[in-house]
Amino acid sequence: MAKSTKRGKIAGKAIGNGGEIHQTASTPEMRLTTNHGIPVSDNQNSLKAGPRGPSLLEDFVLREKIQHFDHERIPERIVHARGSAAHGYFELTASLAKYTTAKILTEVGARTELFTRFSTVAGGSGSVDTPRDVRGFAVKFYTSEGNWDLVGNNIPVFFIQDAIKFPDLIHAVKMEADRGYPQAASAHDTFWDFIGLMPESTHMIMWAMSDRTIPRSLRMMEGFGVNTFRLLNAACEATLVKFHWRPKLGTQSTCWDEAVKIAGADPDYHRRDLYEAIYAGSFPEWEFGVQLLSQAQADALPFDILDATKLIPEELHPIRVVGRMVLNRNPDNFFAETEQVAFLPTNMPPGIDVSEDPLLQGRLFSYQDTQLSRLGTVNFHQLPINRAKVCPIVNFQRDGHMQTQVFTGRANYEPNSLTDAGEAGGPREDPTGGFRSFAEPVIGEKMRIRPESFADHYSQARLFFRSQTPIEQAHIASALVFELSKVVLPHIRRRIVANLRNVDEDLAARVADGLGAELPDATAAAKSPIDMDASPALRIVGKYDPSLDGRALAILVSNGADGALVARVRKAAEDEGASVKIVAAKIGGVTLKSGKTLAADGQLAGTPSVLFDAVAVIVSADGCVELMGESAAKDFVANAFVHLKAIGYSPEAQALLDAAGVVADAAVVNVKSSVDDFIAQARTRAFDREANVRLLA
Ligand code: HDE
Repeated sequence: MAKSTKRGKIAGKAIGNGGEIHQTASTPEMRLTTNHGIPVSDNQNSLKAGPRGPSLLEDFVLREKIQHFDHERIPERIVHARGSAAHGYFELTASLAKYTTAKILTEVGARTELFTRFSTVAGGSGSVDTPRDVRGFAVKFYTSEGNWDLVGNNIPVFFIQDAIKFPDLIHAVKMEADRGYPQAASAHDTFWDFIGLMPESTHMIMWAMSDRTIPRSLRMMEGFGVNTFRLLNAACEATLVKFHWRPKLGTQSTCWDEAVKIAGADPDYHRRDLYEAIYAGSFPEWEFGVQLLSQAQADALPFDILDATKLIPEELHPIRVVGRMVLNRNPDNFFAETEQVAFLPTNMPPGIDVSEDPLLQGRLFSYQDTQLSRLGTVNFHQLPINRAKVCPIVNFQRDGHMQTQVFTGRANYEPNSLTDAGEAGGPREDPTGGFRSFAEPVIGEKMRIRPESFADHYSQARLFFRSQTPIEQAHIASALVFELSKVVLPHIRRRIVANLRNVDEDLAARVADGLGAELPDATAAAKSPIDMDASPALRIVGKYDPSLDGRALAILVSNGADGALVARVRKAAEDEGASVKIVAAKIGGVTLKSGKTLAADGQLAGTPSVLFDAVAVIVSADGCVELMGESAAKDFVANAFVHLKAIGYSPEAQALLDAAGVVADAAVVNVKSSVDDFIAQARTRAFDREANVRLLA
């Protein structure tokens, strides 16, 4: 028989029936209630018949709590389920008044609140942050003329040309239908089967196999609107436009082997990185740019501007930077904001309009539709994160599931001649200031056909590959070898290599060799590819200046380490904007040579070097011997080396470096001799080292 104690009150604490002490409300305002406001007397015990039950159906407090919990989850996004987001603002730095009436693009200096969500595409909401995958880059601007949602990716082109293929693409890349795996990985048969049969995806595949899909940080990614849009000026003249985001911190990626290991070390690597940067006041920032083209300029391009598998090289039509985005506030509540935010490519203020891009046209339907099954009501726009913030929302749409507005008056239709819906019977249309569509002349027979102008599937894949530096080309070839090696059916592998021959013979030969396969005949191309001038802007390597700003550095220390040296390295790195963490065998830290204690930020076994951009190993001779008995210490150094990171070391660490297989090169620096040299190397990766540590295709 369980013992039953009478309730008693001791200094704001109550003794529960089991005799344990728990907290009680200090004021009526702090009183725990049900969802209907009824104060709750006991949040520890359900209502039972006698102390040992059974529980009583009458217990509405228990039932409500459990029932609400049972329904806490909503369907995750069918794509882009895994995401991380932040609040911030947009500031216009140059007016586009000549091209558009949209106030957000014409009022220089004005700041517009926004919410940005980054995502992976293929994995479920609980999947890891670092698979090889395209990243979503969706921005909701709360403009004074309604919300503008620029729902883009970190790659400027897409896999397919027509929305009708989207469900096929996504079915193919997600976990396979019968076996339910792999999660968040494109390296499997169904994906590559589909890709091989859809040569239009070849350009996107070049990007997907490049280091762009293993970004170092969400703060270090470019963003693109992908589809072609239009800007409309007061005279309703249209200019075609592509939207771009460029990160202030530059684009930087991880190594593939590193990305795989990060997945185990910190599945929330990108989410944590974004949150911690904003929390620390190191606000990520992007330039906002546009490529503007007249219809005549678009017509002169060797491809169709409506084809989302093509980009416009910056060297042909430069990006004009006209604004900036700063992310400066973390969400207060992940579910209410990051999960419930609903982006709609149809959200555009007057002065911005769509093009006839058949991919975009399908998106105009899909997003509104998906919110209905995800959020369950046509009133999802009333959720705080989705609600237009700085403009009125007035119309005669009423009722529906979870209606939160209480409309007054009789007039719920228009036209009306009542006055109780406000002045003149409520809101009315605005023929001049309202949203207008470009008066594109349209004539033709109804048909299901791909235009001839979409038939070139290889020229831009070739452009992308040939514009890369040799190291980036090797990464693309190696990624293809990795992915295709996970493909079980040989005919699928063969077909991809056959397609690659249309991109670049050398690439195809390297991939075939990496697979240990014969080079198959080239696929017959619908249209022979053309050679375009290389576009250096398509590279990552060398595009942005090396920098430690926003990056992370670890100092592995042992007992007896030289604290002054640790402090010098830390200061030099922090002065350049890096965040520095001390890693030690015990989280309590180490006793330095001086006798002082240095607390650790991370315990060695749980804080591997894959979580940092550069590492320093500052140890005593005894400490080095001790660490050599710990495989995590050897892995820490060995991985930093093969992931092409700068390694700073105190001379006492030499034996550990040797045991980890480190071979001296320019980025392995004795910090006792020069902290500056180490910092200079830490600003970038030692790509020169790669040929010594990895066999690339
Ligand atoms: Fe999406 N996409 N998409 N997409 N997309 C969704 O909408 C869809 C496409 C993109 O952080 C869904 O709210 C179709 C291109 C991002 O919440 C869905 C087609 C680009 C996000 C949908 C595309 C994107 C989505 C799922 C082909 C780059 C995440 C949940 C016609 C320009 C937004 C949702 C967020 C999300 C449909 C192709 C970007 C199902 C039908 C191209 C960043 O509506």
